[in-house]
Amino acid sequence: MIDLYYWPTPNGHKISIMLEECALEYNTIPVNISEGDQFKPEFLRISPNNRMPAIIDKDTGISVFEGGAILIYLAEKSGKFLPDGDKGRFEVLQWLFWQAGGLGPMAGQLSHFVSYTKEPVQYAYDRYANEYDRLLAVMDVRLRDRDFLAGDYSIADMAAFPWVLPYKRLGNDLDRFANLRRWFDALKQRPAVRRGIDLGKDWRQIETRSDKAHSVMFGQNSATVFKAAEALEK
Ligand SMILES: N[C@@H](CCC(=O)N[C@@H](CS)C(=O)NCC(=O)O)C(=O)O
Repeated sequence: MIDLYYWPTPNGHKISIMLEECALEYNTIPVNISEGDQFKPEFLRISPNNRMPAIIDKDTGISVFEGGAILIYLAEKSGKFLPDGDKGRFEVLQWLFWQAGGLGPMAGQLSHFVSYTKEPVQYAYDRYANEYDRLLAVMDVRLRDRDFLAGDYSIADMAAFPWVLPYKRLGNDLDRFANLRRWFDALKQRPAVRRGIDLGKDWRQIETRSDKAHSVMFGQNSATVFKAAEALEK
């Protein structure tokens, strides 16, 4: 049994999709990031970066944070969605790291300047909108002659999909990327992907745009980390 520490955001969806695809048994523990659950000592003990998702595998006692590491862990546990042989394995891993180091952070910052900034910042918006647009084109070109990012459907696709999903809110248009659109539509039709992105969807009604939520999520600096670490020692 896997304990999934989760909130319904793109980074959370990567893992809910994988758990559904593998049909692994899991128990969902909400981490309301606008209320500050990410600073609770029991969560920080498994996720020292105060970010969800994280998991505890009750079968092995192993806990893992960072979406990419969790996906590799679950792929190895289930023997699915990450090939064994070096060639196929590294093909998947490079696209997984591409998502974790590029598509995720750029789309995440774009999302901030689209939906959360208190005042529009044109330079920041343009910077991240252009990067998001560029990264979608990288996927589109990659998908010209294949169905998935790396070999068969894999954890690389599951990691990228949730960050393509909000393209409209992020001001982009998938009709400009025919290959990416085909990939996106195919993934969106998978029942496990649907269940994954639906997990906890009702929690999105919870107020996340209040001043308090804004300060919890975007008022963090080194003092926040040291304060949380102190509470952890008590
Ligand atoms: N690189 C991390 C990113 C995780 C992340 O940024 N999670 C956000 C939600 S999407 C979070 O927990 N935010 C809490 C906060 O900002 O304090 C991963 O892929 O797991």
